[in-house]
Amino acid sequence: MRGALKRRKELLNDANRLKKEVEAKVQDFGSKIEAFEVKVKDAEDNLGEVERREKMKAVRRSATGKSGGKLGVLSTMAKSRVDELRASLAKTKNQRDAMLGRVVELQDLLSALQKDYNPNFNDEGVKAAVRGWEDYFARDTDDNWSEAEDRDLEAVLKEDNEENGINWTEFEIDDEPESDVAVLYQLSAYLPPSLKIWLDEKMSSVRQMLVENGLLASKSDAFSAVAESKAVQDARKALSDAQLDLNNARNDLKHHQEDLDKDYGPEGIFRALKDQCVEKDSGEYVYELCFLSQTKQKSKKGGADTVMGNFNGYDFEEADEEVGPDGKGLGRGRRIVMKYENGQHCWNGPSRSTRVILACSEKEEIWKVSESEKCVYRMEVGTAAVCEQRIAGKKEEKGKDEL
Ligand code: MAN
Repeated sequence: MRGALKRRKELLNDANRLKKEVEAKVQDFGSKIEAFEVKVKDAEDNLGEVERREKMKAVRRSATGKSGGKLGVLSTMAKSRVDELRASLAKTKNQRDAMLGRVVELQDLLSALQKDYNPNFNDEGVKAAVRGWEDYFARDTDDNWSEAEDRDLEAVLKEDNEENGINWTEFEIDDEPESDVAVLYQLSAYLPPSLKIWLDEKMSSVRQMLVENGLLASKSDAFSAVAESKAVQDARKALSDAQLDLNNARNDLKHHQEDLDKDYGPEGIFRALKDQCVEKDSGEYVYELCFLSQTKQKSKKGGADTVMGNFNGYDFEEADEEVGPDGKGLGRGRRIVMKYENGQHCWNGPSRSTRVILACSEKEEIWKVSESEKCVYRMEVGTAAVCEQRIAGKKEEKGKDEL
C-alpha cells in the first residue's frame, strides 16, 4: 500500500504537469491566434489594396495606352507638335546665324568704306552711303541678345528626355494614377474605406453590365478578374496562407480546450494514464486495455485485432469480494468503472463493449477478463490511480506525514 500510494503521488504529479502543459499551450495558442488574426487582417487589406491598384492600372492603360484614350491621343499629338516646333526653331536659328555672318561682313565693308573714302572727291553716292552707315551704326536696335538667352535657346533645342524638357515616357508607362480617369480613383481615396469599396464595386458592376449588354468591349478586361496579375495572385496566396495558419491554430486551441474540459477522474489523475496500455494473456486471446482510449482482443493465431470498445465515460460499481493474499482483487466498496463502448460489431449481436472496473494496485495490470454475455466484456484492473489515502491513514501513524 505504501508503494501504491507513492506511485499514486507520482501519477498525480504527472497528471498535474501534463495539465499545466496543456494550459500553457492554450495560452500560447491564444496569443498566436491574435497574431494570426492581425496577419489575416493585414493580408486582407493588402489584397484589397493590390486589387484596387491593379484596377487603376487597367483604367490607366485604357486611358493612356495604345487603345487611344483621350489623354493618350493628346500626349502623342503634343509630343509630335513639340518636335515639329523644335525642328522649326533649329532651322530658324541656323538661318539667323548665317544672316548674322552676312551682316557682319557688310558692316565690315561699310566700316572700311567710311574709313577709306575720299571726302574731297565729290561723289554723292559714296557720301550718302557713308552717312547712311553712320546713322545705322548710331541707331539703337533690339536685335542683339545676351549669352544667357543663347544658352536657353540651346537647351530648348535639345531632345526631350528624363533630364531635359518633358519626360514623355513617364506619360506612356507610368504606374501612378495620373490619368484623367484614374483621378477619379484618387478622389475616391479621400472617401472612408467602406464608401471607397462601395464605389469600386458599383463601378465594377456597371462596367460588367455594359460589357454583358455589348455596350463596352471586354477586351481590356479592365475590371475583370479573369486574367489576374501576379501581384494579385501573390496577395491572394498570402491571405489564404494566413487564413490556414489561423484556422489550424484555432483548431489546435479548440482541441486543447476540450482536453482541459475532459473528465480525467479524481483530481484529474487519469490524465497520467492516458494512452498507456496493459495486456493480459487469457485463453485464445491477448487482451489489451489502453486507458481512456480502446480495449482490444488480439488473436494468438494471427489475424486482425478486434476492438472491444472505445472509451466513453465513467460509471460506478459496488464491489463485494474477498481479496487474496496477493492483494489483486476488487475488494469491498465503490469502484470507478471506465466504460468502453461501440467496439467492433458482433455477429448476430451488439457492438462490442467493455466495462473496466478499477481497484487499487501498485502498478497498472489487468487481473481478470471475462465475457459475461456474448461480446460484452468485463476487465478487473489494478491501478495506483484509484488508491485512497484514507486507507493508508488508518494503517499508518497519523504523525508520520508531518515527520
Ligand atoms: C470472437 C470474439 C469473442 C466473441 C465472438 C462473437 O470470437 O470476439 O469474444 O464472443 O467473436 O462471435
